[in-house]
Amino acid sequence: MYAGYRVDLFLMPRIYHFLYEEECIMEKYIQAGYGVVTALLVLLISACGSTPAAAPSGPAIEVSAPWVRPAVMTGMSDMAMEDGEMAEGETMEGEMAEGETMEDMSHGGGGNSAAYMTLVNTGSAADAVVGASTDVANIVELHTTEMDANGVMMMRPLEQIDIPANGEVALQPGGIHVMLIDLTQDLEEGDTVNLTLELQSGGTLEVEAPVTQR
Ligand SMILES: [Cu+2]
Repeated sequence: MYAGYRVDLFLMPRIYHFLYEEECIMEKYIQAGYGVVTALLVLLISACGSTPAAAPSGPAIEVSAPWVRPAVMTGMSDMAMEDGEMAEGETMEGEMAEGETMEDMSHGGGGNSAAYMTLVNTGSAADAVVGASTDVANIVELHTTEMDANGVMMMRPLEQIDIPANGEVALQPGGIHVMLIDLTQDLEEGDTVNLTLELQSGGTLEVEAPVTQR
């Protein structure tokens, strides 16, 4: 009797405490259940409520998978051309090293690189990139790479990069690219280059392109 009283006195607060906790846990389960049901209802309602997405009536440009080739400043800016720009139809001088692309070759500035990406137009009107800028290069040009009549690969400045309605254009090594001329800093793998593209339709596109080797 005496022993039983002692046990009760000792255990009861703990039993009550345990029961109380148990209740709280149950409550949480119930609340979580309501939460799931509510989320499902919201999903169902939003699914029913959504009308088929109408195609944007104007151009609508998205940038996919942008990247920039790593490059180092050459420290040869004293050899830069007067305005750093390549004249129309001008060929590149010097020999290309194994594995080197046209875009690696110096225009004679403080080191060059190039940005690549896919420009996707989900709109029903054509658009074009008419200019670009970045803080990692003093000059930014739109280029294409072509083989001339003599079979020599050369880069040629473009007035604009056309993006057809409901179409896309791939900027890639050996083709169209955004040329970064006279770098203001080394571009190392892991860096991010912020690029601003000007669109013919007005407005700009901000692009965050990782520096990577491909
Ligand atoms: Cu180029």
